[in-house]
Amino acid sequence: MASAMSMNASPVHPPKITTVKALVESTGSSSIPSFYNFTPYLRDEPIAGDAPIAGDAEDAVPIIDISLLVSGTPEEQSQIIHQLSKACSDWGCFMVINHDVTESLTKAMIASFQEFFDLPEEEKKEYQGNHVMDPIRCGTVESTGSSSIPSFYNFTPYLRDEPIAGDAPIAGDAEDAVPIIDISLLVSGTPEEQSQIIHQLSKACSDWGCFMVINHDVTESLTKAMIASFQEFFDLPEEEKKEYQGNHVMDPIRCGTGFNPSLDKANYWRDFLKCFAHPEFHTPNKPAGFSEIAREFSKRNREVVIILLKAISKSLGLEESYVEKAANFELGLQLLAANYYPTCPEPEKAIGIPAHYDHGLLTTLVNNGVSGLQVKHNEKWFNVNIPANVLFVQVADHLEILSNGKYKSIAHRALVNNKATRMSIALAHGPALDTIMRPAPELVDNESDQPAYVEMTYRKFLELQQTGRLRSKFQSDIEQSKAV
Ligand SMILES: O=C(O)CCC(=O)C(=O)O
Repeated sequence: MASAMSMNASPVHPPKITTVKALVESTGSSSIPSFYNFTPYLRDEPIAGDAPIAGDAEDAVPIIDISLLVSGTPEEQSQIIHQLSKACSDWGCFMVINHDVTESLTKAMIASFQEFFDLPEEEKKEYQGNHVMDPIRCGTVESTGSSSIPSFYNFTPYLRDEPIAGDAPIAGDAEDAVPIIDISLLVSGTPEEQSQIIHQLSKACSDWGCFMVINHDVTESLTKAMIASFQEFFDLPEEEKKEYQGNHVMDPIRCGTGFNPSLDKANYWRDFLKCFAHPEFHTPNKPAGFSEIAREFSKRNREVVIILLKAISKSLGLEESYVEKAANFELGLQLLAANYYPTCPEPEKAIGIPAHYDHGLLTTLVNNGVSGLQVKHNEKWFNVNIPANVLFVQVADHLEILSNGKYKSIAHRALVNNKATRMSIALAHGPALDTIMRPAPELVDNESDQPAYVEMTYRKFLELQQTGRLRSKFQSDIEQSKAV
C-alpha cells in the first residue's frame, strides 16, 4: 500500500508472473524473462531457423497412410511397411494420415484442455501433484509442487536485511503486546472512561504506532462476507481480472501483482486489488454482490476511523475535529485494498510485502485468520495475529506529519507461508487529495519553530512515493526540505 523502506540498489524490473499462462497473457512481451532462458544451460546447438516443413521438401518428415495398412492391397501394405521402416530408421518420427482420430474429436479435446487451463487457479489446485506416478497431475511455474521458487521471487539477496524475530511475542499474550482499544467506551463510556481510552490511544500511537480495536461496528459477518467476495474476485479467470489491471497510483481500480511495480527489485508473493472507496466509490462489477459488500465494509470502517480521529485529536491536545478539518477528511481518499498471498514452497526466501509505511492517516486491517503480518517495534519484528472481530489499526505517514512526529507511522511487512493462502484487507484512510498537509502549527516547537516535515498535497506525496522519489522515510527528494 506504500513504498518500501530502503531501496538503494538500482532497480531490476522482474517479470510479474503468477503462471506461465498468466505471464504470456499479461505481458504480451516479445522476449522472455531471463529465468526462462534455457539457452545458457542446455541448448548447445543452434536452431535451423528455416527448416523445411513436413511434406513440403525432399527431406520432409515421412507420411504414413494408415488406412492402407488396414484395408490396402497386399502390395500397398508392404509398401507402407517399407515406408515405416525407412521413417523409423532415417527419421525416428512420421506423420499418420487417414486414421480414425477424427478432426472434430481432436478439436474437442483441445478445447476441453483449454477450458481446463482457464479454470480459476483454486479449482486447478485440486489436481496438483508432485509425483510421476500421480494419476492426475497439473502444474505451473509456482504449482508444480516444486520445492523451490523461481529466482525472481527470491527476495533474500535484496531487501531482507533484518532477521525475523522467530519467537517474537504474540499480541495480547506478552507484556509488550500491541495495545487494545475498546472503542465502545469512546462512544458511550462515562467521561472518565472516555479520557482513559484517549490516554490509552495516545500511548498506543506514541509507543507502538498501532493498536487493536475491539467492540466496533464492523461486524464479523460483514468482514467474512468481504473476505469471501475478494476470494471470489481473485478466483475469476485471469482474462476477466485483466480488465482491471492498472499501473498508476491514481487508477481508481487497480489489480496486479507485486508491491510497487515500477520499483520492485524482486517479485513479491502477493496479488492485489485496490479500489478507491471514498470520496467516490469504485469497485469491479464482479463477482455478484461484491460492490454492495465493499461499500458497506468501507463505510463501517470509515465510521470507526472518524471516531478514532476525534479521540486522537484530543489526545494531541487539539480540538475534537482538528485532524478531520486539517485533512479535509470529508473528501478524504479511502483506499480499499485486498492482498492475496498464495502458499509458497519456500517461504523463507520470498516475501509478500516488504517493510514499508502506509501513506494515509490511519490504516484499518483484517485478515482471513492466517497470520503473516509483522510490525517493527523497538527494532524487533513482532508477529501480529489479528483475532476475528478485531480491527488492527496502524498509524500512517500523514498522522505522523500532522502530529509533527509525536505519533510515528509504523513499519510493517507481510510474510508468506507454505500451509495456507493468506488474505488481508487493508483500508487506507487518507486526507483529501488536493489538501496541503503540514504539521499542525500548534504542535510545532515554539522555540526552534521548525516543522519537521515539508508540506505538500497528499496527491503529490502519493505520486512521489509511487515513483520512488521520497527520500528516507518520506522527505521529498525534490524540495529542499527540513530533516525528518
Ligand atoms: O497483509 C498484511 O497484513 C499487510 C498488508 C499491507 O501492509 C498493505 O496492504 O500495505
